[in-house]
Amino acid sequence: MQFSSELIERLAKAKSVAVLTGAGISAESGVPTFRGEDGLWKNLKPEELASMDAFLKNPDLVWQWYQFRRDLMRDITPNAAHYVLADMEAKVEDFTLSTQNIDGLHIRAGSQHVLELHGNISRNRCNSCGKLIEHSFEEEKKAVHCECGGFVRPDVVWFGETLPAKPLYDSFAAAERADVYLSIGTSAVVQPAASLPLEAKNYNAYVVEINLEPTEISSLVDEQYHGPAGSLLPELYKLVEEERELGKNH
Ligand code: BV8
Ligand code: ZN
Repeated sequence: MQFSSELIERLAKAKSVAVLTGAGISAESGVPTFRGEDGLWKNLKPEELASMDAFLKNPDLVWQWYQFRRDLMRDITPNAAHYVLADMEAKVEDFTLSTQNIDGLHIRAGSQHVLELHGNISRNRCNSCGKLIEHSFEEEKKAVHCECGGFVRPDVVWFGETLPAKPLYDSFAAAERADVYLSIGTSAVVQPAASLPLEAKNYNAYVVEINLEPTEISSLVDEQYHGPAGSLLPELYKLVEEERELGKNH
């Protein structure tokens, strides 16, 4: 892929970089996306499963869907794109990674500070008293109860639920001070996360989208690259590192 010298130089010089990732960055690790042809939602609407209404209406069905997804995620490993972002975090002065993903792959790739906007599927909490419950209930096919009598649910954000306040606040603050903002592997459909790249643009960041296909924000960003993040990101990062080395020797 031909990356612009503008992008390479900006990333090499950037003091502050912020990144938003979506399901697309985990696709090459084997995690199905939401809206692609092999997507999880293909014959269901998100609200029919990932919402409180759906859960209260049919706790066993929603619980089984999450158990199915946890099983899918048991053998996945981070891919090259996750590792690039972990490396960037260590090298860029002010680096912020916000993810919509609940698969925990950024943490497993070594990213130290991951803002998990939609929670993490490996954690469970009580739907009533809110207590975090360490037990994985791996064998449980039916919805289980907390001691307080409430249902145990995955510690993820459902449609219609508010996002965790601090990760959301920190994500917007990072977008507003970023020199460069990268939107990677997201269809930019789900709010409020999808507003982050546009917030960065409003605050004069150089906004770049890396995604398999055009999205809702493609016409609004400074540059867009279409292709798999697992190869585009390492390719871009190699050029940025070379530029940074050049800069050091001048
Ligand atoms: C809130 C956790 C309000 C759970 C998720 C109408 C009705 C109801 C609600 C709304 C409505 N209109 C707007 C809303 C708000 C709603 C929303 O935005 N709905 C959308 C559908 C319109 N948002 C909410 O409900 C949020 N809460 O607004 O609360 C409120 C306000 C105040 C007070 C009280 C309440 C909560 C949203 C969070 C929902 N939870 N996940 C779970 O996973 O089970 S969202 C879910 O979608 C995932 O987190 C996922 O990450 C996220 C976004 O999808 P993407 O990550 O972008 O994934 P997608 O498949 O869409 O795209 C992947 C992209 O990657 C594709 O473009 C593909 O081309 C690309 N790709 C594929 N392979 C690759 C690749 N790219 C690069 N490389 C590859 N190899
Ligand atoms: Zn409880």
